[in-house]
Amino acid sequence: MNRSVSLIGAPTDIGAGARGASMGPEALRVANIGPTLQSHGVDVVDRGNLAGPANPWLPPLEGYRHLDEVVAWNQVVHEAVYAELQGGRMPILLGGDHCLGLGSISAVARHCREAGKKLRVLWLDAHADFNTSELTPSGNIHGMPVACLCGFGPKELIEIGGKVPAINPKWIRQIGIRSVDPGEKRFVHEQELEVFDMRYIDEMGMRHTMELALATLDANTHLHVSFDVDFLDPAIAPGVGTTIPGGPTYREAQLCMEMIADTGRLASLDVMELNPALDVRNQTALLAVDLIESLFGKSTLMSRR
Ligand code: EXY
Ligand code: MN
Ligand code: MN
Ligand code: MN
Repeated sequence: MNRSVSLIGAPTDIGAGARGASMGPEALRVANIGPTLQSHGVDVVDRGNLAGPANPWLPPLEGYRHLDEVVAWNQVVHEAVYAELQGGRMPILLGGDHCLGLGSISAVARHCREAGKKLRVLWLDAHADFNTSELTPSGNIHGMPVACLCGFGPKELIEIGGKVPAINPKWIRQIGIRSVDPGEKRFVHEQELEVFDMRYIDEMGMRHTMELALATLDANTHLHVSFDVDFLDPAIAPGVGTTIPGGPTYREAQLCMEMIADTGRLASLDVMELNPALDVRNQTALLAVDLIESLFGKSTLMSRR
């Protein structure tokens, strides 16, 4: 695994339905994300924050809120993530709301195309983020990035990576899902997304879930993790705009991260939707950093590493 990491802050809530995710990057820094990774022998460079348009906080227009601003933010994210990958470093995108997963993952996909690598995307989230302008109940584009990556969305957004679709739905594994809108659900089935929802995790356990989600990775696979912090149970992670009860517990989330670390294939990461305005004493940011440590191999006593 590449142990040279670049932190990229994307301070915006442009795609969200609540304000405050724009403060996510700073809360992760206050929770010591950089020094904590350094303590595990990771070479960390903090690139600071990207700049983009302000949030005008307007109602949706033709099924999208703030489409022009979302496009502008995703373009700068795309270029920043792509530049780090081309420079041989692992990008960690500090969100920001999850609409930016489009810019980040389209950059990863472009890099993989050019480098002849296979791509696997783990989407850790309470939500499927598979809405379109016809299906969305809100117009909030943070509910749409997976659909956009698969080629379903406005032209300006789906073309950001230079190829449409940016990724094949077969490359994605969604984990922790427990809130999907009715039309979105039909579309998830139609496109045959591989979803390990909370019912599956309850019945089969996190270990079996992750074994399947991580199956068939090989030495030529680039593993991208898009970690929406609302994946976690709100009892331990209240600092997000769209809390959904019934998420993974602390240990389930740790096991998820530890099993990803064990593959040695993690090559890029998004940490999204952290909303410090809704957090309590930065506990959600601290938990996110604790989990990211596990992604980088912080081991428990029984670990084989
Ligand atoms: N499915 C709902 C919508 O599209 O409005 C909620 C989406 C929330 C998305 C969060 C960030 O993952
Ligand atoms: Mn999300
Ligand atoms: Mn979510
Ligand atoms: Mn840990």
